[in-house]
Amino acid sequence: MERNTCVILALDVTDRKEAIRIAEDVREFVDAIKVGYPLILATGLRIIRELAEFAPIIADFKVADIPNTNRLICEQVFEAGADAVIVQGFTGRDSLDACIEVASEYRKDVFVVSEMSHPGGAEFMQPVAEAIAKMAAEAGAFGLVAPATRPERVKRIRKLIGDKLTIISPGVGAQGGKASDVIAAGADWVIVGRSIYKAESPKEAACEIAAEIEAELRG
Ligand code: 3DU
Repeated sequence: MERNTCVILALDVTDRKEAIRIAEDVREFVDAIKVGYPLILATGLRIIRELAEFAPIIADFKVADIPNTNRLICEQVFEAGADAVIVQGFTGRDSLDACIEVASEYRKDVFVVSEMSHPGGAEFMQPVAEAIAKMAAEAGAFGLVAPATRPERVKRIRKLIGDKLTIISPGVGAQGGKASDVIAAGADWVIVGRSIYKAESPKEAACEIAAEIEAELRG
C-alpha cells in the first residue's frame, strides 16, 4: 500500500451505488478504502472488486476465530480481491499465523487490531495491547490498528515496535480524534469514515484531512 495522502476511507455505507459514487469522488485523496460488515453484508462480496478500481481495498472483518476458520475466511477475502485483511490479535499466535500464511500465499497484507478506539477498547484490550503489538511484529504482520482517539497510546505502540510495522489509526473525526495529532504520534495512515462519507462533499472533506496531514508532516 503506497503512502501518499495517509488517508484511508472507511466506507460504511450500505448502498452499492452510493459506495461507488463516494469512492470515485474521493479517490485522489485516499490511499485505500476500508470495507467491512455494513457494506459487504448489504451488497455482497462483489463490491470489493468494484471498489478496487478506485483504490486498494482493506477488508475489515476483524477476523477472530480458530486457525482453520481464520484460514477459510482469509482465503475468501483475498479471492474476492482484497489487498489486505484486518484481524484481531487477542485470539493468539496460532490464529494470527493462519491469517499471515494465507496472506503470504496471495501476496497480501494483514493488519492486527491491538486496541480499539471506542471507550470500551480501554476495558479489556488496552491492558494486552502491547503484547499483541509485539506478537504481530514477531509473526510478520504488515501493520497494526491503533486508536486515533488516544494518540498517547499510538506513540507508546510506535516506540515499542519501531519501524517493524505500519500503523493505521481509526477514530478521527466522528469519534473525536484529530488526524494531525495521531500522525504526529507515529501513525502511518488515519482511517476516516463518517467525517468523509457523511459530509456534504466527501471529496472536500477528504481533501481537508489530507491537507491537515501534509501540513503536519511538513512541520
Ligand atoms: O468512526 P468512523 O465513522 O470514522 O469510522 C471508523 C471505522 O474504523 C469504522 O469502520 C470502524 O468499524 C473502524 N474501527 C474503529 O473505529 C475502531 C477500531 O479500533 C477498529 C476499527
